[in-house]
Amino acid sequence: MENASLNEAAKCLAAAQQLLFLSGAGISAESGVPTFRGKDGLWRNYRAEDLATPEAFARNPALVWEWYNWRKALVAQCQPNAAHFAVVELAKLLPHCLFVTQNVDGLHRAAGLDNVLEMHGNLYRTRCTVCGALEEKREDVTPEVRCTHCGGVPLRPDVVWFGEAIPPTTLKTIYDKLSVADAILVVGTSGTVYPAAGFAVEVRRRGGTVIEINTESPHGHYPRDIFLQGKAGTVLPQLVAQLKSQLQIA
Ligand code: BV8
Repeated sequence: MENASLNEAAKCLAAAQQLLFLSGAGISAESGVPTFRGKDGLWRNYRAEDLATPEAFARNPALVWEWYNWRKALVAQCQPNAAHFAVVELAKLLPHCLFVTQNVDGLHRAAGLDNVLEMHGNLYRTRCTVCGALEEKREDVTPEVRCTHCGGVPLRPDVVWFGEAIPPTTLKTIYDKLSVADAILVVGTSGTVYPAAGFAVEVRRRGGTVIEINTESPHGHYPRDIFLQGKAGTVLPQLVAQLKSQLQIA
């Protein structure tokens, strides 16, 4: 990793009064979780946009649950990687940073980042379509599994599907931070899904700095001031080390 950009990014983070962190599927790639738009982003030739919608669930809840059960089983075998643990270190060094993830794999929490905002929900939580009750369910679910609170069916994954709104309180927390953020650190996202893809644009519009970590070279989705090309599992620990020396912490 070129030291100048790493140093510049660490200086920016150290000087920032208000920060936002946003991760996408790329931060979990080294844990073995398939990304959405990478070559392994397919399941039986379906794409996320085909199945992660209320219409798909209404049309064929069994197929949608098959996909989620497959993902739950796959992710259950995955461990947080060095990137997730580096973010836990960042949280200790940057108490004024709001940590947001688009991922539903729960790996930030598994690494110990307790206060991460899972803006698209979580694979292992179900929501009753009748009474709205939330339940942790690590086992397979089918449309016949009844809600333990009201006995209703079907349960759905407690995730935000395409065409569904991000929970308003979540969005308010994020936009409140965006309205004062001096910088945003974006890690492992293709910047194709909104409203998350708009966060960096908003920070830049207000004159803030956009720092991005990605394996792929920048593409047009949004501006970035400092681009750290590489794997999150390699670059984030390096950034933490630089930040510690900027903050004169051993
Ligand atoms: C909404 C949960 C409105 C489900 C997901 C403009 C404004 C508002 C909305 C829209 C808009 N334009 C279009 C829309 C509609 C839509 C949208 O954005 N569509 C896209 C396809 C164009 N947005 C919505 O529908 C959103 N809702 O806006 O509602 C509304 C308001 C009021 C009332 C009603 C409605 C909701 C979107 C949420 C969708 N749910 N997930 C599930 O997972 O099952 S999105 C899904 O994609 C995941 O959460 C995932 O995280 C997310 C984004 O993908 P990425 O994380 O970026 O992953 P990707 O594979 O694309 O990229 C990986 C990146 O990592 C790559 O760049 C790669 O280079 C990099 N990488 C790989 N390996 C590494 C790495 N980087 C570093 N290290 C590595 N090792």
